[in-house]
Amino acid sequence: MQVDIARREIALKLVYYGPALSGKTTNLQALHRVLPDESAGRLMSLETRDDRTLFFDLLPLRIEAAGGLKLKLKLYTVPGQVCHNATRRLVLQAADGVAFIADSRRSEIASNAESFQNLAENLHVNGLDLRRMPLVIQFNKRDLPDIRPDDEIDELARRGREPVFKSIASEGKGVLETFLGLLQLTWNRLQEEHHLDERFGLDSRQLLLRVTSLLGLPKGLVRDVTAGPPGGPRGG
Ligand SMILES: Nc1nc2c(ncn2[C@@H]2O[C@H](COP(=O)(O)OP(=O)(O)OP(=O)(O)O)[C@@H](O)[C@H]2O)c(=O)[nH]1
Ligand SMILES: [Mg+2]
Repeated sequence: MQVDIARREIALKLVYYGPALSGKTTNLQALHRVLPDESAGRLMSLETRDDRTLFFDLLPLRIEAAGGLKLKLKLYTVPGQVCHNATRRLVLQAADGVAFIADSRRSEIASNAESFQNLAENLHVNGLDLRRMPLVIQFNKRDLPDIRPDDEIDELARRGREPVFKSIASEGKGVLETFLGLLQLTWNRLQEEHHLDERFGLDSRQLLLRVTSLLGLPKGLVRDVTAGPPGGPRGG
């Protein structure tokens, strides 16, 4: 996080992580489509081949919240293919929050788990701690056959501490909810550490309501994602 008190500016880095082809780039594309032009900048996709990200994508967002507070968000995706680990590490540097995009298909359980493990390792290498990192999990591709059923995902959500979202990113479903959940969780964490509420006079729920209304989104999208106790089990 970068805070510029004088200019009332906060810059946050949010990273979309997950196995290859789980839909990370698709999430950013969907956000770019629905967010108003005055908030969302250009979606930069650096080097892609056949749908695969070779470097990263970046979607910059600029949101003017309460009392002249400017939020600058940088949304990144990592390349999911196993061979691009060095790039994933680089992109994760100084991340303020992570959205883990899992593929809902039964066939992808092992690659989701492997990618999650890889996330933990790469955070560690960057001096970050998975248990302290604001993290939301998205189970994407809910439209495909042979996915893990809703009740199984709900059970994982109950057992874990991370907020879980179900989505069909290719249809834009669940994408905003995931993003807003991540933003709220990230704000909550930074608030604890840096007392942002005192400095800027708004709590995370107020921030979210501001952001949704500025972005022209329905209020109902905001779900309170205050995290449970740390260190709970997580789903594969
Ligand atoms: N059926 C279905 N397809 C999806 C969904 N989300 C993404 N896809 C498709 O899955 C493929 C991979 O999506 P990407 O967003 O490029 O995946 P990625 O996670 O960025 O992949 P890497 O860059 O290789 O890490 C594309 O063909 C998408 O259109 C979904 O919810 N349902
Ligand atoms: Mg990609």
